[in-house]
Amino acid sequence: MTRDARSADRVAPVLDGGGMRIAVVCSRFNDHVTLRLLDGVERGLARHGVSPSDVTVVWVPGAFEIPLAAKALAESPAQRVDAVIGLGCVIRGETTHYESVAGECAAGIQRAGLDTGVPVVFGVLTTEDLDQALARSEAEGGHNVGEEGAATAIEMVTLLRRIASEQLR
Ligand code: INI
Repeated sequence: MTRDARSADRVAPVLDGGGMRIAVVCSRFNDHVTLRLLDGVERGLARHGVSPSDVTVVWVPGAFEIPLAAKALAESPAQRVDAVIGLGCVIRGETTHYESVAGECAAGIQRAGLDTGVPVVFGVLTTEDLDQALARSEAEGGHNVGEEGAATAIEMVTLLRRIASEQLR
């Protein structure tokens, strides 16, 4: 059996986001790209049954600020969110401190999820140039990392609930 045949046999996750509460942290820096990612998130969440009234969007100045806002949302008893999706765009050609902004953002998002136990999704584009960023934030039917982030959030919430309830078989 080839590798491809085996991966084709894998069970696709059932994505049912009905009743889930999702927060999105969106960066204003490069908002000509992050607004496109936000469209993708909203499309993806709606496709998988998340009600728009259960989606909260907050804005931060740049990708560097995503982790703190994500952590605050994830641990807020007032918000009671099931997952957080961070959206940003860091373009290597346009910043000399690309490595710091992109690296700290990624590490902070990972830490926010591990520290709170709430899935925090990395919906941050780190690209060489604007063209690559636009190609990963396309309109409906195209490639959009925000749309993928919506599916990831729902899959992780579902998985953590299954693990907590011991219904793994
Ligand atoms: N923030 C981004 O989201 N993307 C970038 O490409 C970027 N650049 O180019 O520097 C960027 N910088 C701002 C940073 O995220 C913080 O907002 C700022 O340093 C204040 O803490």
